[in-house]
Amino acid sequence: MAAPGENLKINGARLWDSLMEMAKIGPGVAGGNNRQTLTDFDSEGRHLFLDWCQAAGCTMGLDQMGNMFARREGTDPDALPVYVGSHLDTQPTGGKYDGVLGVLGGLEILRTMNDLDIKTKHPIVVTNWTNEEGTRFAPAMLASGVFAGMYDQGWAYDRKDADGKTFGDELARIGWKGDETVGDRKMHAFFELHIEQGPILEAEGKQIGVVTHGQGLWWLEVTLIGKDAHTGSTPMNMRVNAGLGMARIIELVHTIAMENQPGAVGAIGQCNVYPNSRNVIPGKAVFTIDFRSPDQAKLDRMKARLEVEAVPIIEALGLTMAIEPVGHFDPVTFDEGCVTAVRNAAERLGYSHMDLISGAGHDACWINRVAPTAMVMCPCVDGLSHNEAEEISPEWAAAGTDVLFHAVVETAEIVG
Ligand code: HGY
Ligand code: MN
Ligand code: MN
Repeated sequence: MAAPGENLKINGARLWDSLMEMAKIGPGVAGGNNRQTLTDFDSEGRHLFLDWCQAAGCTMGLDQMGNMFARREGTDPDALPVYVGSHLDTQPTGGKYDGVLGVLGGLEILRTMNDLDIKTKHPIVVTNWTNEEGTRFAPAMLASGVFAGMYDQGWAYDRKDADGKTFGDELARIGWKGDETVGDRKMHAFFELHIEQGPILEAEGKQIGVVTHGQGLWWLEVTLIGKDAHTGSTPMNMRVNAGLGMARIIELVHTIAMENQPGAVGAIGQCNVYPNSRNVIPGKAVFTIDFRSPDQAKLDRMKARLEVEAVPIIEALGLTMAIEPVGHFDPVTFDEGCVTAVRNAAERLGYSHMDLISGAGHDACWINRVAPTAMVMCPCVDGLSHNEAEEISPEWAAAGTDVLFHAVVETAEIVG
């Protein structure tokens, strides 16, 4: 397959302008973004992306989970398209680049192809996957998971946010519920560009991460039930304190992760005590454990150990406990052919690169189950992400998108 000319590069300034324009939608309070899925800000960002794709000559498809598919025709309309994309939704205190770089990097490829009048045999489709973050509606990567056949669509529609609103109702409310059956689309390949969200590339001085694998994940929602009581007048030996139980399990999660080094992480990101009043001993605590490892056996051992060792902790406090898995995917091995296309592109373009295991989950982790898939990563400052201070350089953004451009266009087979 012909590769794009070695000097062919995207328009980095235009990409950066688009990133900054999108960042104006759903601003955070500290320079980042709060464009959570299925909010009005999400809808506004979708409209901007739609406008840009139409201006680039694309047609836009929309499926019943709100996944967006901007299609640039190939010379063979029957050839399976090469898909490229990520997500536009953000964490509540998210950065400007997590997910967005992968969607707008895909758009930049189409814009550059238009500039250079590049034709490919396979169509190319830029994708925005709904609810990658899983922060408002668990689990993460929900819509790409339905697309890959991992979740039932009705179950996904019933997922509730903290206010009791359902995914299905909110998708309809913002007007982005399409007609296409989710998962009907077949792909020649899928590529995703994403910031690393970790410190390795920057520390190693590498411009590109060639992602060979992705960590697996368990999200376990724990509910502890004790008894609300007065913090002043209740003797210590009469308390049934769900908040104390949560604290001890948070410590247990950390201990399990530390005792499974290297290659394991564990934390609680979301935790709530009820009634959350200054002078009431919490009678209820609800929190989500996030365990991850690239090693399947280790990941499952951590989950099993938590489920066993949490019991005596809870019993000693007189609490009752329920543990519900609310998110899970096994460690991922990406497609060797697509990974090689990424590595060769970085090589051809002269960008420093290294193989990498993705610490974070991505839509590519699910799409890898239904199509040959690979990821390209660029560094981020101090490895920081899921923080409004998330930052990358225009050079890193351009280098990652250049590599994505070459891998995508080469896989889509240049014509003429
Ligand atoms: O949780 C994750 O790894 C992703 O950022 N949603
Ligand atoms: Mn992401
Ligand atoms: Mn994220």
